[in-house]
Amino acid sequence: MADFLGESVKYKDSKVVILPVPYDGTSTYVKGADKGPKAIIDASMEVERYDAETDSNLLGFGICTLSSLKNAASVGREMDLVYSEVKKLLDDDKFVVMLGGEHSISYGAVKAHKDKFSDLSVLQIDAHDDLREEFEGSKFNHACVMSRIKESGCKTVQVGVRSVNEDCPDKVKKQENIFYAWNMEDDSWMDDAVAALGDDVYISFDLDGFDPSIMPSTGTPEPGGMLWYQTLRFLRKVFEKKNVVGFDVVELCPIKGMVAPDFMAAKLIYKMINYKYNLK
Ligand SMILES: [Mn+2]
Repeated sequence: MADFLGESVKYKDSKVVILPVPYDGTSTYVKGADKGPKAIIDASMEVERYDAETDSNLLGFGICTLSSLKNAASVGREMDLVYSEVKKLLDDDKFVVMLGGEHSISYGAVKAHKDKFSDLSVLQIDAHDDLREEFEGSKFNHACVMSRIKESGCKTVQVGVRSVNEDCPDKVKKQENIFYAWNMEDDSWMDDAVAALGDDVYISFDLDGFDPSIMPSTGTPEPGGMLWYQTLRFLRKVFEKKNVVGFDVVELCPIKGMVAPDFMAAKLIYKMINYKYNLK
């Protein structure tokens, strides 16, 4: 596989590591999230490394693209693989950017971050609550990832939700800090969402949080999602006010011949790295 932004420094010299996890074991609607990491990295070749908004250039900055994590035989085993790999990277003091792959993988990465940052909060951007207890025979299914993350003791803030699972709507109703998409017409929710997070924040970005008009390439598209500048305004606030310690971007399910969503995913990651390191 190529390197994110077309350049990779040696691991020992890197600040940020890109970890591709092409896993798609439990998706239920459209398959293809295993093709996401490669599509993001290929599209990233076309991103200008100079960012006018932050007046900075990521060329030579210190990003190392790792080889893809291999697929395990079961989703439970895959979690263990993600967990031990991310833990190793955090022990080496790397800032980990994980590329999915389906959303289930976030649990392994969150667990590893929680070991290092005991007060970790998780910001999830997603169309779905992902709060089922178990789905299709597995508690590690992508539809359960936020239940697992909550069990691990992390505070959570969920943004952009507009599809609530039918198995446990009462459980979802009781949750604090879900920012529903239908209440996000203006930006007034943003400060409340930021304030609900602790100091150390892990961001799990399911691309179906975006509106399908700009992000059709996901396995479970839902109408009424977030738009590009709204999302960037929000993320910028989060990076300004909090210590973001890692993030993932998951669920890109590329559509053949349609490059704009792949490019958008690459640009989102690039923006988030710039917000982490280059805000003045
Ligand atoms: Mn999700």
